[in-house]
Amino acid sequence: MFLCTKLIFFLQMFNLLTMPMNGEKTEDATEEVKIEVLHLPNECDPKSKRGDLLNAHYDGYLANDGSKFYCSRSEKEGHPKWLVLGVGQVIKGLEIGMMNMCPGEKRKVTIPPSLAYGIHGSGKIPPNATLIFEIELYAVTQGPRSVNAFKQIDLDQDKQLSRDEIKHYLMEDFKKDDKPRDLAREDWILEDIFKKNDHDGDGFISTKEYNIYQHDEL
Ligand SMILES: [Ca+2]
Ligand SMILES: [Ca+2]
Repeated sequence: MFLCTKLIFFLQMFNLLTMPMNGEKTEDATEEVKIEVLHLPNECDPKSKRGDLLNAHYDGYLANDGSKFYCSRSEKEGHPKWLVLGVGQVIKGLEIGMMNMCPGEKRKVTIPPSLAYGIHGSGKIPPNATLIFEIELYAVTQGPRSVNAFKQIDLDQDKQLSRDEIKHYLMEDFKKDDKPRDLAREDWILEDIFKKNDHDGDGFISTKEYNIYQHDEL
C-alpha cells in the first residue's frame, strides 16, 4: 500500500496519470453545487485547496431515483482514493464540492448535470443527470506539485530540473522497493516526463513548466 501510494504520488508530480473521471466542459454558470456538511470535526486543519493531494471515500448516486452508480469502497480492495484537487482529475462539481474541506469532514454534495456529465451522460450516468455524492475526507496533504517537491528534486538549486536530477530522485525514491529494478521502465517514465512537461524542449523542466497549479510561489 505504501509503495503503491508513493508511485502514484510520483507519477502525479509529472502528470503521468490518466484522468479517470473527466466530465464535460460546460459554460453554464447558472447552476451551482449544493454542499451539505454532515459532520464537521472540532479541528479543521489544513483545509483543502487547489493542488492538494486528498485521500477520500465517496459514493455517487443518481438524484432522480437514488440508485448508486459509484462506490470507492468497492474498488481497489476498498482503499480510499487519492486525488489531486483542482486539476481535472474528477468532475468539476466534485472539485467544487471538495474545496475548503477538513480532514475528517463528511459532506453530501449535489451536482447539476452541467458540472457533471452533461447532456450526454457517461456509462451508468444517463443524459442530464443530477448527481449526489457522499464524501468522507480522510487526509489533506501537500500536493505533488509543491515548492518542496521541486526543491527536493532540484539538487543543484538552479531552479530547473535536469534529466539526471529527476533520474536520481526516481532511483532514491524507489530504492527500498524490493522488486528488481526495471531500467527500461524507468527510462520510459523519464522520457514521458520530459515529453509532457518540457514544453519549450530545452531539456530542462523550469519552475514555470512544473508549477502548473500556481498556488505556491517558488
Ligand atoms: Ca537543477
Ligand atoms: Ca524546458
